[in-house]
Formats: sequence, structure tokens, C-alpha cells
Amino acid sequence: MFRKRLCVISLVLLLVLTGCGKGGEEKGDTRLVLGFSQIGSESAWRIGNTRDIEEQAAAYGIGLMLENANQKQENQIAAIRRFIAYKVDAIVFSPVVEEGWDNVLLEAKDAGIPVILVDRDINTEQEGLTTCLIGADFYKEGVMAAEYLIRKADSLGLEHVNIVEITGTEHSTPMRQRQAGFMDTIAGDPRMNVLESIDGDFLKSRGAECMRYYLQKYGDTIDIVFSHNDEMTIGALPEIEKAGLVPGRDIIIISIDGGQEAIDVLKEGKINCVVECTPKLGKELMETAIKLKNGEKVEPVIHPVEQVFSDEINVSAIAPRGY
Ligand code: GYE
Repeated sequence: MFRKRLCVISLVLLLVLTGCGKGGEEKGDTRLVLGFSQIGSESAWRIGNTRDIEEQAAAYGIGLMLENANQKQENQIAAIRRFIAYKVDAIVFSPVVEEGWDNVLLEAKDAGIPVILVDRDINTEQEGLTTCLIGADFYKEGVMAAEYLIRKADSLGLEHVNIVEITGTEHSTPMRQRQAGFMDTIAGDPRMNVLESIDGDFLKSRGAECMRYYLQKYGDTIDIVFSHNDEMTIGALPEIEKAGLVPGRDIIIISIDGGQEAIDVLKEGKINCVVECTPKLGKELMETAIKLKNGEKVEPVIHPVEQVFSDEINVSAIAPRGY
């Protein structure tokens, strides 16, 4: 499906680049083309993010070469090399993990093509490989999750809180930052006890597996599950029910993303708190790409404003999420 769409996009792109398309008549060679390497389709968040970027590119009349890396770094590196060969105006990518990009990004730099990071960051010693990052403040998301937990423990009068964590993809920015924000915030609270953290890779199936493992090992001593995304949370809930426990009541459930499915489950009371992470980064991305093309300065980091949805608010008033 993606491959087919990519072929169509490539064809349109080729027409634009060779000046044979209608776009050439409208705006001549000022038309902007972005090469976008997306991580994959692992979650509602990711699918919503891809859709938003496609819609915003169309709204701005910006050409988009979209490649889905199916969760593999080597596919992203190959896509970036193709974007360099096509001489796109800017390379956009969401790095699946933080390390291992120096060589390919040096190639982009040598070719004079700016690189915009969306969603996730890279970790490098090299200067000037990327121009800016448009994505959430994951550390703050972890802090907000922990602050909710502390308030919840206060309101329930808990004296000891056993926590299990299901993390996102190891070595990825949201995994590292959400964990750091959460752990730093609970560190000062002597009631909080982390039993274990394991990698659920942002996948529903892994969320279920992790939860089965936790329930076998710790049984009903688990007080809270901190899951790094909605997909893994939704995978974990039936496992809790199969073990004869009620999610949202016997075990406090904290999730991140805020997609519609998780918000519906929050309304049912089976999730207690969902920290928002918006996938709608397309508008900022298009504005930034235009600024770069015009030689204007751009902010090095752009974070969207995010909120917390929880059983502390009137959940029936939450507007449709759109992802
Ligand atoms: O939380 C998860 C997705 O990088 C913020 O990746 C993103 C995360 C998001 O697969 O659902």
C-alpha cells in the first residue's frame, strides 16, 4: 500500500522536478520538495502523524516524498540517501533511535541539504548535522505522568506504591526522556518503588507480553502500570482482566499519547490518566521548511503545548482527538 503510494508520489515528484507538471507552471522552480522518512506504522499516534504531515504538505502545496521505514534504522538511512540523490529541498525524519546517524547526515550536509527532525531527536558529537527539532517535550510528559501518580497516591492515602513500567523502543528519545522525567519526579517520594522496567517497543502485542510477565512475577502486588504509549496500554489491559483484576481500580493505569481509543477507555474508567502527546506536527513542519527555503532563521527546538487527561477532570467533555 505504502509502496504503491510512494511510486505515485515519486512520479508526481519527477514531473515537478523536471518542470513537466502543472506545479511547474504555477510556481516555477520555487516549489518546495521534502523527503520524509517516517519510522513506521506502529501506533495510532504514528498513523495520525503521517496523515497530518501529508495533509499539511498538500495544504501548503509542498511536494512530499514519503517513505515508511517499517521500524528499521537501515531503511531510514537508505531513504535519506535516496532523498540526497533526488536533491530534495529538505530532508525530514523521525529517527527510530538516537544513535547511528552521523555518516548519512554528513552526506546530507556535504550535499547542502538541510535536515529537519520531527518527533524524535538524535544523539551525536558532531555539530550542525540538523537544523531544528519539531516534537514534544518527552521529559515533561514523564514529569506530568509522575505528578499525576503522586496526586493519586495522596488522594487514595497509599503508603507504598509498587510501579511497573512498560517502556517505548529502547534508545529512542521518547523512551529515554519519558522515563527520565518520570523517575526524576518520583525520586523524592519515599512511597514510590519501581519493581521493574521492560521494553515494549511501543507495540500493542509487546504491551500484552510485558503485562503477562509482570502479572506472573508480581501478581496483585502491582499498584500501578506506567506505559509509554497508548498502544502498549491497550495491549496490557485484557491481561490484567484475565488475571482477575480490574484495571483503573485494582491497578492504576497511566498512559501517554491521548489517541481516541485510549480516551474512550479512560472514559470507561479502565485507564486513570493519559498524558497528551500530539502527533499534529505538520503545520509547524511546513512553516519551518518554508522559512529554511527563504533563508530565514528557525527556532532550534519547537515543542507543542500538551495537557493531561485523567479521572481528575470531567472526561465526558474531552473533544474528539482526531487520531
Ligand atoms: O508516543 C508512540 C509512537 O515518538 C512520540 O512513537 C512518538 C511515539 C508515540 O509509536 O505511540
